[in-house]
Amino acid sequence: MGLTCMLGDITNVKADAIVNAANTSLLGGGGVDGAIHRAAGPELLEECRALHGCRTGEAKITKGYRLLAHYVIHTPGPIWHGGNQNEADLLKNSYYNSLQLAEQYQCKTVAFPSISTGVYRYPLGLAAPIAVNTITEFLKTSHYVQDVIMVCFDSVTKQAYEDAMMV
Ligand code: AR6
Repeated sequence: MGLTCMLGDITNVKADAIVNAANTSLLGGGGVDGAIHRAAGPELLEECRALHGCRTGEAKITKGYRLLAHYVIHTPGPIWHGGNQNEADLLKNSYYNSLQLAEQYQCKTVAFPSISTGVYRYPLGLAAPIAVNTITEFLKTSHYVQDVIMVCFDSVTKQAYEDAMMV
């Protein structure tokens, strides 16, 4: 199947791992982060506390608890500051390092939200090609990771990822 795109709520997706667009504290927040913590239950926050945060562009893994997903991979994407603060590399790192962890944990299916394009204000038209290119390149050499789903919360976001997948 490779890379696909769907409209939906990532907390309802049955994948081996879902990715959380977290912040560096890993202690929860709004947006998809809040939704994932609510759906997973309080044990997720307990496990996250023991991780002592995560740097922007890096990734850490926990169990999925009450989610359908077996694992949650937490990655803080970059906050958009205009584009001259290494935002593109950091966003690429968030996708790449999440996929590396998924591979290490032998995940076949991985679902991503649109990292950094909500509260962190990364322009969707610039973020989508970075996500699509990073995932597509990764899938060429991965052993375990076979299917990656971009789970888009609204139709404008879905269209941006579909456009990026066409190129
Ligand atoms: N399923 C899929 N996508 C979702 C869901 C959901 N349930 N809920 C929201 N989105 P954001 P960021 C979309 O703001 O920009 C948090 O407070 C949303 O519409 O969640 O990386 C963290 O703790 C948007 O398209 O993440 C950080 O502090 C995309 O997910 C900060 O926000 C990302 O929006 C991270 O900001």
